[in-house]
Amino acid sequence: MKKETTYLWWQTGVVYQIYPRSYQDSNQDGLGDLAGIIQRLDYLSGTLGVDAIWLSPFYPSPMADFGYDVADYENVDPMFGSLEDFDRLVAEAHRRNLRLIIDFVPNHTSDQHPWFLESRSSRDNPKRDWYFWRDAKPDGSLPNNWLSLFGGKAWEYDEKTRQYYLHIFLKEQPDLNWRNPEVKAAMLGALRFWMERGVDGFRLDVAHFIMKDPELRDNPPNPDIANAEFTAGEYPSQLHIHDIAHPDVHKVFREIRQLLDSYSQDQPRYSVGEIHLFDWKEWAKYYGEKLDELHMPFNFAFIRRTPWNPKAIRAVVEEIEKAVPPGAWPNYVMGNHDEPRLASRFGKEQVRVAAMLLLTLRGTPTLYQGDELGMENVEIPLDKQKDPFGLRVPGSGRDLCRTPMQWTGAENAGFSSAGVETWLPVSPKYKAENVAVELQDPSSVLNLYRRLLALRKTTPALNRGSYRTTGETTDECLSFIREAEGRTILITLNFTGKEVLPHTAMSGKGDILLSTRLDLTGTVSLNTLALRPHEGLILELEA
Ligand code: TEU
Repeated sequence: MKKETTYLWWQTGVVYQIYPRSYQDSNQDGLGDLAGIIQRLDYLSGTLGVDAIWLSPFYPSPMADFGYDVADYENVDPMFGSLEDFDRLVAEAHRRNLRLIIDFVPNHTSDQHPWFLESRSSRDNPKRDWYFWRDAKPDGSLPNNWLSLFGGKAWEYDEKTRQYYLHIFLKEQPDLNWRNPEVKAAMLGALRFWMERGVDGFRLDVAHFIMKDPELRDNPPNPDIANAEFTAGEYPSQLHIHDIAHPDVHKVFREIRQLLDSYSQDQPRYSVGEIHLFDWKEWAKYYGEKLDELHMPFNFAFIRRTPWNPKAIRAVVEEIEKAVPPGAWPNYVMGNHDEPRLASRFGKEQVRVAAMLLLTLRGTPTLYQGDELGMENVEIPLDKQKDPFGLRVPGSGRDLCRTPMQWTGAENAGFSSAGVETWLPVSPKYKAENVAVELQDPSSVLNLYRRLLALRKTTPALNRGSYRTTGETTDECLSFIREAEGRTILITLNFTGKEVLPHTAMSGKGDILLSTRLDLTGTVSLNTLALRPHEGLILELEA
């Protein structure tokens, strides 16, 4: 008899990213907090129906990069609450069967972290080597040619000890030296700390950045700037082969995985790495040769690489299907706290097709708060912009996707009370686009997400089944089949504003499980099936 495969929560489930600063303000200071998130857990697990939440950083931080500059890995910033609030959040999430993933920032600390304060205090401080300190070259130039991803050079001069320190991000974010065993031990200690408090997993920030060339050699120039991943500023002018992703990183990930596994007997823990790589062979290495590294490297194909058309999407999905090693699990992401909103990238009318695609592909989907409302980018006037990246490198601003969550049509959208000044302005569209209004509208984007999530949860073919493309992929349509336990589901998507025939190459009849317009049910003949403008359909094929 065939052995039954068991699937873990992070495989069959759907993850929802929360940017805590912008989710729910419980104490009316214009900033979201952990107590606010607790108030919204019923929305997440009940109304919306996701399986896990991932929180962007809530650690003590001077907030130079809004929490991605951590000053203490084992605490909560008072702005977000306390460790007691965190414990309550874990308990309340688990009571609702929601898993909790937290962000972990291994590549750099805040320049206010006590480790860095010690490290910079003198050349012979025991923590000197926890960071990268180097002399200027004999000619007085910088230690090497590395650049900061957030603009400018990656080296900052320290008057007191007359050396430079390395910062791949802001100068307020000095890079940690993971080759120093004490650094590794301290960071693994922090992972233990949170697992002992009950977290189900970690999202590792710029995970592959933690290992650099041991000799810190210069990066060569990039001969193909137009195809660089980051296109703004000076950063794309180099090939980043020495400043990130040294192969030794795999060894560290194996150690991290062993640690997570040692805590997984009763509670399977999970790790996902923020790894912007698009050479899928290289990318797949992060699962580990023996599937012994990260549970998954995030797949950002839909964020930077794939034009929004059916042929390109089909090609990339098939590449991913091939690249994911046997036994490993795929995943897809469309938005997060660093990226323009889906509606602004794919078009307002295509957000429904995007939602259906993301929630019907094989592999774990990660959603970003507010996308379930169909939110567009929010333009922030220059004097109100906060993101240091956008302020340093024009065109890179990330405030546009970090505005407060829109709960109701009341002033401040139910995020903060009326009269409070929120840290970023609320979208001017909040009166029409908010949870309360969209719940009342049977054909809203929010109700589409709810239906998709419910269908995915109850349909093994969708949450664990096989994938294959079917029929003709045209410039207009993409169709694919998901299959499990004898049930066959056809998904067919129209990427245009015209009515089209999807040419699915399927015959017989199909029962409509869902239309992106939320208005169709019944049985259709697959030979004559037509899709309305911007429509996607999920059909169950009659056996
Ligand atoms: O992001 C890495 C990063 O630099 C990119 O995601 C970049 O911000 C984005 O592509 C620009 O559009 C991570 C975090 O997600 C980000 O918020 C932090 O600022 C950064 O690391 C530093 O910790």
